[in-house]
Amino acid sequence: MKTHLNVKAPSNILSGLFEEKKWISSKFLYDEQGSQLFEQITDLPEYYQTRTEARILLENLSTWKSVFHEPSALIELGSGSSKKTKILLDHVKNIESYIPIDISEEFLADTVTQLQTSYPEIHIQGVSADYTQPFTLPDLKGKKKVIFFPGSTIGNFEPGEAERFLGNIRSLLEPGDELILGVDRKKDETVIEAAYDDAAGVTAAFNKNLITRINREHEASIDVESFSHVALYNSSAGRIEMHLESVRDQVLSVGGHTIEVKKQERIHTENSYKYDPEDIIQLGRSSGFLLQRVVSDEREYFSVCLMEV
Ligand code: AVI
Repeated sequence: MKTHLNVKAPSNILSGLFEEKKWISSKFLYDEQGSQLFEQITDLPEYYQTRTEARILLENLSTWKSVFHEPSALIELGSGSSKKTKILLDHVKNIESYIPIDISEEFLADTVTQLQTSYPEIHIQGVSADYTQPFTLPDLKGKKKVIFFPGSTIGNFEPGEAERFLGNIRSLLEPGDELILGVDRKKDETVIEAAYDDAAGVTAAFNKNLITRINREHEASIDVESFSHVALYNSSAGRIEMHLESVRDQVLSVGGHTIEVKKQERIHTENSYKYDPEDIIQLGRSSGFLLQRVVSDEREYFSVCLMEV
């Protein structure tokens, strides 16, 4: 079984730097150092997303129990350390197989070993793959398939890409199968901007790590401090944007090329789209799912959506 996904992802970290509006794909944020910084972000007081989603999962167990009312396979896209999944594995019966899909093979192998010890009765089979590209699922005949895509990662896809991506995920499923999707909600801009520009500077370090990565991978020596971290909510697009802003006029020497950067010129490094209920309904409809339920926290900062084929 293969998906055929199509996400704008240049193979090279430098390619967008030669365009008039400079940009770097956010997928390059996640080298080893970047992944560690992202883990730290999820614990920051300003980054409400992770803990809010975990609370929604924990406080709505009867909803998840009804999803897994028959022998099921839980398939997680971008599983990382599977922290939130443990809430489901701990409290919900009928999960016979757990298939974490993650790009980092080593990390995945460690997670699978640890989980298998904690949950000996569940068949755990990791798939090491970039889930935005075609990947193969193991044979899951006779089990209800439930795709779990938490963390509001869907927000890092451009809206059209998100629809195509979920449409492709849907094509892996059969009637009765379901999708559990975490989305970050539109809200007061100051709350969102603080979540992407925390007081401790962890998100700034996460963004600037792109410069460190370019220096390492392309034998460059760009001054990391010659760029500052900028996080701005773009209300017309409904997204928070991260940029690296040059503090001075400079010429970067990278990969045998020179790139001129003006003072205050920005390199766009990430979009994170926020959803309101209409956006969620539209996303479900255009990707071919039937939206069943939207479960939110009391401030409506975050929602976990249940979609059916
Ligand atoms: C992984 N993703 C959902 C995060 C987000 O909130 O868009 C990445 C992130 N960027 C800055 N902080 C966290």
